[in-house]
Amino acid sequence: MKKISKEVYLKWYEDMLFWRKFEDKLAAVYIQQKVRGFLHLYNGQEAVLAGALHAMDLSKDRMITAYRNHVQPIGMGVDPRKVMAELYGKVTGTSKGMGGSMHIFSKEHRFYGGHGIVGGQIPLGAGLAFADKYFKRDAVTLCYMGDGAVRQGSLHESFNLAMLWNLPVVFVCENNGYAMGTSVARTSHSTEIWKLGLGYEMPCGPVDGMDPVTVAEEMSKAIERARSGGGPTFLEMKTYRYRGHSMSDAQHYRTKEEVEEYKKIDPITQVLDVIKEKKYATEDEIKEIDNRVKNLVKECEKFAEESEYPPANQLYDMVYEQEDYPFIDHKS
Ligand SMILES: Cc1ncc(C[n+]2csc(CCOP(=O)(O)OP(=O)(O)O)c2C)c(N)n1
Ligand SMILES: [Mg+2]
Repeated sequence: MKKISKEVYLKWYEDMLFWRKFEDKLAAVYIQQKVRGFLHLYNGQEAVLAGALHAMDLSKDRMITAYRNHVQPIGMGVDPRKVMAELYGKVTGTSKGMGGSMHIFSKEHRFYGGHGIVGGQIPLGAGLAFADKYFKRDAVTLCYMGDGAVRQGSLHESFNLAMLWNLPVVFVCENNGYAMGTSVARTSHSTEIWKLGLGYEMPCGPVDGMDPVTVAEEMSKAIERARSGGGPTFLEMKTYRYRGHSMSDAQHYRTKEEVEEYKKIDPITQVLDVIKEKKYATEDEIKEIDNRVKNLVKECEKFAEESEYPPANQLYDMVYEQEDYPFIDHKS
């Protein structure tokens, strides 16, 4: 595994803080109805992404996830201004404003969404890995899903085929405790989700998803296994989301005390504590990072605000079209 140096800690702090503040801004503009539809925030789960990015080879590896998907593409190199513009429905967005919150994509950065059907992305992730194996490309796919997706047939079918075909894929369950308002314990006989891998003889295990170091270590082993022809791995990241499922969630299913308990092990605070303890940065340098983050969030907001909505005839793009269709002159 690449060393976890002072620079890595500082990058983790800046990245995770930016993702958190970027989404805090989204929550604020959502209330002003500038962003419409659903809005599922990653707030609390950032270590799962920070650790994974450290373990990946960003020049070739791929990622696919569900609808809690705003910050992963940013981590993989997509311009955050374009991500915010997509959420605003503007033409400068990653999908020209046609995708919105649940469907951020960037083929160029090997980020494949962005899927609203629970568990729908799991076979797609296995398929990406199948293509890499078929075309003998040296890439690994990270395929994420929530705890609510693991009882879907699509996971079990994909696990079986991924093992059968020895695919270069890492399946990652981000267990944040709840599927909308339903706790894992209400729907699962065994709450140790990682054990689902055992039935397929897939290497598997639980991971502290609030600590980017542990995530990076376990993810590196899994990615290395996949890259060297050792096949799939299933990791259960034990994590937590502080905010509601989406923006309209009264959160009657949990207590404020529970949320506060998890905030004590917040990944950003954990990383900042190490930075301070090991004197990786002075108070002034930390303030500088905080300011950079604040300014970049502002820049994203300004870009999204000032961008145009797509022209109406864009509605006919990116869908099936028949060039000689006689009834609508939609390109004029
Ligand atoms: C096939 C399907 N069934 C139901 C839903 C409605 N639904 C949307 S999100 C969600 C909960 C999923 O929870 P989880 O997988 O734990 O992801 P999290 O929101 O916690 O990230 C449900 C049931 C859906 N989108 N798709
Ligand atoms: Mg969940």
